[in-house]
Amino acid sequence: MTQKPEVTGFFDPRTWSVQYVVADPVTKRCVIVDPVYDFDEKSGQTASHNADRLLEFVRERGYEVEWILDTHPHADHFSAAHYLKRKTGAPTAIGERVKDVQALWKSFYNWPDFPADGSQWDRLFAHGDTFRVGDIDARVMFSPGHTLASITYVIGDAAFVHDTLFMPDSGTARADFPGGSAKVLWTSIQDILSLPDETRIFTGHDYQPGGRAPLWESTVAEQKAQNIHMAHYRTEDDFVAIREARDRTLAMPKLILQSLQINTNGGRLPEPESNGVRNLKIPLDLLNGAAWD
Ligand SMILES: N[C@@H](CCC(=O)N[C@@H](CS)C(=O)NCC(=O)O)C(=O)O
Ligand SMILES: [Fe+2]
Repeated sequence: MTQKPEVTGFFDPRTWSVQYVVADPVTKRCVIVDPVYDFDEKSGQTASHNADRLLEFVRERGYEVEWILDTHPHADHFSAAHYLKRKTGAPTAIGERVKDVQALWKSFYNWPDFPADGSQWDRLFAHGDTFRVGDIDARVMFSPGHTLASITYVIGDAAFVHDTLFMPDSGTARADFPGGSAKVLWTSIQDILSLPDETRIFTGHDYQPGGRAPLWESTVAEQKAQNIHMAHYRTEDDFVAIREARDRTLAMPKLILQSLQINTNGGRLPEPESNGVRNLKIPLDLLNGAAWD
């Protein structure tokens, strides 16, 4: 019988992100998936409101955190992995191809001394790696396409797919970031859709189409029948065509240049300079996709 973890989603309306606490209710052990560290781009202020909400929930339930997991280096918000590691002592993990993303952004930010070796995390998962959440079996599938390093965590009957499939009425993730590919994303989505039909799918963002309330849980069967990018465009060529056409219309996420700087470094903020202030570096004219009007 497939094990059923207790999954609690925490929606962050500022970044439309869904963060998860995934627990084995019997052993009271849990993992945190894709936690957000708050950043206000107008003032430059950072905060731990989202991460503290997760910690409060974990405390209330009497859970012990076993892992802090990221599905990929996010391009639209900061990861709270490092903050939560300091607070809980739990190890951090991400997919091993994060090294390729680090190499790319190391050159963009011109950081000659930055170790693009994944040493910023406690564990780098390879495709097929297994681990446990309490007594529940978990495994890792590579799901590249949105980024080079994206992975899916399959924990019991629940798959944390982050930026591959969104809710069926919302479609799929964009594939136009450096290292992204609509063709590769198609293959990753096929792998996710070949999980058992009753597998619970937990997405990493919800952009609330039509202004509806945020949602984040579906099933493989629902995605196969109803996802607007998959069900209506069943061939790879159709999918790639609609995905690339939509990507041409999208502005870059407002925090991409800030986020990759933090997230390729495991969620660490830059060290303070001699005046005690931390600074971000913004490369100019590196990315396309300016929305001038
Ligand atoms: N407006 C958002 C856009 C964020 C964005 O581009 N999200 C990515 C995931 S990181 C995506 O796949 N969006 C799909 C879409 O908008 O169709 C922002 O500025 O942060
Ligand atoms: Fe993303």
